[in-house]
Amino acid sequence: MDGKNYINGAFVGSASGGRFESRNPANIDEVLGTFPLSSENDVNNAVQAAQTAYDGWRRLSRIKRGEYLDEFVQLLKKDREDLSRLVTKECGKGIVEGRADVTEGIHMVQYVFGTVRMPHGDVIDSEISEKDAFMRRKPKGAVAAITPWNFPFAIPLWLICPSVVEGNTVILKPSRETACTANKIAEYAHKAGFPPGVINVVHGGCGDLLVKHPDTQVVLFVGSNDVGSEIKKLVAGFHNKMCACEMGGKNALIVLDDANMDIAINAAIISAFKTSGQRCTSASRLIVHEKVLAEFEKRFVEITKRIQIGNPLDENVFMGPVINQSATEKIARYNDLAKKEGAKVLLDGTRLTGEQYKKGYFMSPFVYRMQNSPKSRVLHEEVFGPHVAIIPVKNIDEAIEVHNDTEYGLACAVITEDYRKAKKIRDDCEYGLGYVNLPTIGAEVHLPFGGVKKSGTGLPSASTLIDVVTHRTAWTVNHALEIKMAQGLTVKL
Ligand code: UN1
Repeated sequence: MDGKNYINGAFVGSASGGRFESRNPANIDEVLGTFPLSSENDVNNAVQAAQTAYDGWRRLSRIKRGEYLDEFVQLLKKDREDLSRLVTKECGKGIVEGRADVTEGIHMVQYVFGTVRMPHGDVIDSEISEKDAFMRRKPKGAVAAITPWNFPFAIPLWLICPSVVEGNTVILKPSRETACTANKIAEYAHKAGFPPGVINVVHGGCGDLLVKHPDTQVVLFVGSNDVGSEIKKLVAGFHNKMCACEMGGKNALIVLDDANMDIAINAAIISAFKTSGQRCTSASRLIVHEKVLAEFEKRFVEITKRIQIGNPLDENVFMGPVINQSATEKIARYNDLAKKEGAKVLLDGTRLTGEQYKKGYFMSPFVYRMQNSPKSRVLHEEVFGPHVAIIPVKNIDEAIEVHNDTEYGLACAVITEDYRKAKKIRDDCEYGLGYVNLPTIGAEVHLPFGGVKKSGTGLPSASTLIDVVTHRTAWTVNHALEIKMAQGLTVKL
């Protein structure tokens, strides 16, 4: 793919002249596309286009804006399989997950389109019966959306759709690893006929320029805590700008002593190894009651050993490669660190070699048992790979204590047959996404998605992004022929 930026309704190159490549992590010889390394000038053009389009776009009715999303989703649905294969090739997750990513993105467009004929504000009583008061939402302007590689289709659509339906315009800056998928999103938006400038895409190393641009009103970010923290600092320097950041997790699945073991094992495998452990919602900590520890450990390790790793386009493969060389190095570093910190290694994870693996970034699962300790780095830092600890606990109180012993707070799951214990987890664990008898992954788009503590800014995205991309205004109308004031402020002239 000869990738371009998409600015003001046109696919354009960059005067910077610099290009970068997106390669297939399962076969690093395969270049999927090249893209411009955007300059400050490109970012200025994109923001200018978004600002110019904003005035006309916000004046359309919300229902009319939604109809563009309807057109968009009809086109996406027709090419669902091609898009899924591209996602899988570009980010390496198994084809079942490539399809799930595209399906999740399609669901977001459908969900947002479905809201446009629904009530969209509040009618609020006044103390004066001749007054009507309303809460009405207003868009904010140009929204910068900075997205990660692990959900290259769904996450851009999580952020774009609620923004544009509310009357904002968007500049998307996708991850360099998955620039082809972002280019496709632009192509489909173009075909759907969005007016020029409503959706723009700029590639390559220019996220900070978008954040610092005085005319972007909102910054939406999904990625690491390090980058999110920098964005929060930059945004604090502007009076007119806000940001909503999703910033990873150190998620846990809790297996209590009364757990249904089939469910526990299934949930643990999905939580730890789907997307090769590279979801914000992946569980890298399995907190297991000591009464069921031996059985859990035995069955979990046995099944993990049978996990098929390989070409992610093969329908039977469960785990594809990790995203790039530096991911393999980071995961290997944490595997070594676990050993140094005293982990009991149950399954050693390594970079896979041999004919089938030699061209990709394939890593096998690393599973260990370790007592929780405040000193351990591996039990507290996000690894983002197939690296999982089994942490024994004596009772539910200790499980909760261990669960909360992290700076993050995104996803939490408990496996239990006892609804009273589930309620205790619900009330006492710190998380944004909680599950009972389910894995930590797989949130649906019509729910809020966001974490507490280091995982987020307290402004969840997906369905609740509307609160970030709109300003809630109070609008009060007097129907009387005189002015009657609340709070006893009426003046008789
Ligand atoms: C992410 O990894 O950043 O809940 C998003 C889930 C998916 C979204 C993950 N629906 O696992």
